[in-house]
Amino acid sequence: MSTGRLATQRTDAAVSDFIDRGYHVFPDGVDPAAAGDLLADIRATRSFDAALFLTEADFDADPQYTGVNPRPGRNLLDAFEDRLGFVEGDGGVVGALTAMLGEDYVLLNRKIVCGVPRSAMPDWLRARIEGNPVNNLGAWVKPTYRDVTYFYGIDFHQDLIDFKDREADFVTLYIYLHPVGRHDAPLFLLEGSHGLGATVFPHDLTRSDSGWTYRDGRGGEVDCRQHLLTGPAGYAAMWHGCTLHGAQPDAADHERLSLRYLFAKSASATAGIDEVNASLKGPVSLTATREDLDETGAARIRRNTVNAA
Ligand SMILES: O=C(O)CCC(=O)C(=O)O
Repeated sequence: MSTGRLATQRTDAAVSDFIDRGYHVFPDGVDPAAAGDLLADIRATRSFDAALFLTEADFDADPQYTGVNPRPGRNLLDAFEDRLGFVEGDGGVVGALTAMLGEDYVLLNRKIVCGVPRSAMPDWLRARIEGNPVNNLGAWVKPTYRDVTYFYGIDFHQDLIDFKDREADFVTLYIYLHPVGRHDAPLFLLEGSHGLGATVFPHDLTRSDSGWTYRDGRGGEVDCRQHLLTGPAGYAAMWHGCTLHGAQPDAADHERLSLRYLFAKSASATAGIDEVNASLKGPVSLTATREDLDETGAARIRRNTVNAA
């Protein structure tokens, strides 16, 4: 078989995996040595420990819940731009993105995500946030370190949550920079959950023998198997904007560092994502995507499903 034909079969596999399951795992991942080199350089920028955080008094003096994620001009991954060819130029990744989004696909966002281990969490902070559905820690992190996104678990959600009024015309690509096992806060994906289309966070999920029963609030219901993304350095997977996924708090005593990319279809292309979206039973966009926050951006709902997974 020619390499070209193999590549085509693999990229077709990405589209059919998205239609069938809502995600695609890259069989060969990306270069683990390059992932390891980048990891070492990221680790050299700071200690991923309690020193990341504001004091409780400093936080309470001026609570800021929004604008606390990486952004242009404050994004550590952009500082490593010339080192990202092992992901952005990887043949398997480029082929799959092209099949999904067309040749002129665009980078919407890229950043480093850190799963903060329990051992690094100040007690006062854990007490304040335990059980919340979205534990993005940006609000509590010192401003200088907000060039990375830090999580202490996040409940099952769709990445469309950040894009009200936008169609799910994008994919999320996730790269592990070191081996990730069951205790390193791996991502949990709910297979086939994308099929009901976009729904408002938090989602209606009930644990079942085989996984989760997911209801869309419009009369639709699907049984989803839970798939854990675990694997070696360079592990790579991507998923649809309506695929439910989440992570539990990091139970290991070291941080989990990953790369998170969003790539979108450009205006002109017709591509695999259109085929995927045409196969969904529900809407591909929402005018409101979440109802868990109050007007300041603080959590007003304190419940969590993924922690029971
Ligand atoms: O990396 C994590 O712990 C969660 C990330 C996630 O779910 C996301 O970025 O959408």
